[in-house]
Amino acid sequence: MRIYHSEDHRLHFPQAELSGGQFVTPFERPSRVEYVLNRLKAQGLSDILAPDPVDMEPVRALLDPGYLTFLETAWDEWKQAGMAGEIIAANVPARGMHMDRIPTNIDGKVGYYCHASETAMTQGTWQAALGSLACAQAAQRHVAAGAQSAFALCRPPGHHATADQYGGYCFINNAAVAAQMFRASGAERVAILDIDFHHGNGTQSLFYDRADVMFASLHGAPAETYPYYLGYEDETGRGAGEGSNLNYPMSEGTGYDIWSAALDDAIGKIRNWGAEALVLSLGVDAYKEDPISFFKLESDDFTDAGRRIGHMKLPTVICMEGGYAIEAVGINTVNVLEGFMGA
Ligand code: SP5
Ligand code: ZN
Repeated sequence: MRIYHSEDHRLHFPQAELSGGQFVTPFERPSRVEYVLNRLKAQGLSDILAPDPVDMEPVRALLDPGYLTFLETAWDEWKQAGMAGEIIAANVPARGMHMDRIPTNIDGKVGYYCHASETAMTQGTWQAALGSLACAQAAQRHVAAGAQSAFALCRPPGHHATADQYGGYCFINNAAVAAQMFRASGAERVAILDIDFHHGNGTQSLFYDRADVMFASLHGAPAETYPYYLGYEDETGRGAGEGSNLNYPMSEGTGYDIWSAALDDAIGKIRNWGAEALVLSLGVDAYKEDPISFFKLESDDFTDAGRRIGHMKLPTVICMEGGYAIEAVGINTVNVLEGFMGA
């Protein structure tokens, strides 16, 4: 399996994550990528390439242009305003306030374009997000050109990012852009399967009204965990998109028996729907030792999950999302890839 990796991810390394009322070293840190790379090489997966530069055309088609400009310029505006630290949202347009008037003040703009203040931005965040996106795009082009699959070692991750908001460690929705590119390269129906522990609220919101992209997500129940305000089972899509959004929220303590039954159900529905291409949002934070999650998957379960997904035999782009038990992130991620390839 071809793997795409950009060194630019290192340019995004905030010092601070707001967690439990304290600033801690972010769980989403550069060393996660090193653990994955080391494991890939140890297992003989050495077809690792740097991606071509990003193609902004499909990105502009999917995301809000004002948001993209914000991401590109936020750091300079923040510094020009005399802010001493990293960019952290302190205000959001909450119930009863204007949702559609964008402040000119950078502090106000940050809150407008952010949905979770745990996520800080720094000087290199935009460039790192572009490098991450470039990996997803290169992987999609490789698969569209005839490869069975490719792995985009995306960092920062993407599935929480919407058309116009960052948060949950995500800035640009890599998997969504890859799905959009599959549509442009000829697939009539594209499925996105999201097995990250957290609900892929950004991906869901981008395709909620659309009949041509199905979204299926296995995740911690929103009443119990981040992103809290989306990801319920009764969110099934809207208008033309009705029936093409599938959520499998599961409670604290969920193990592989229940989780894999949900996976099989999602796989069956993606098959019956007639997907011609698949994007896998691959987070490995469903692992039992993950520091911010509450499922109980073992490392071997990831191999089995990869095998089940591989049996779909669809052209597949795999995008890295979360996973924070850093020493196991490499093993669990590569286990999915090996299971997939062995199917
Ligand atoms: C891509 C992805 O997996 N994003 C996850 C974002 C999670 N944001 C909320 C993190 C809450 C961390 N609180 C930790 C408490 C540890 N006891
Ligand atoms: Zn996650």
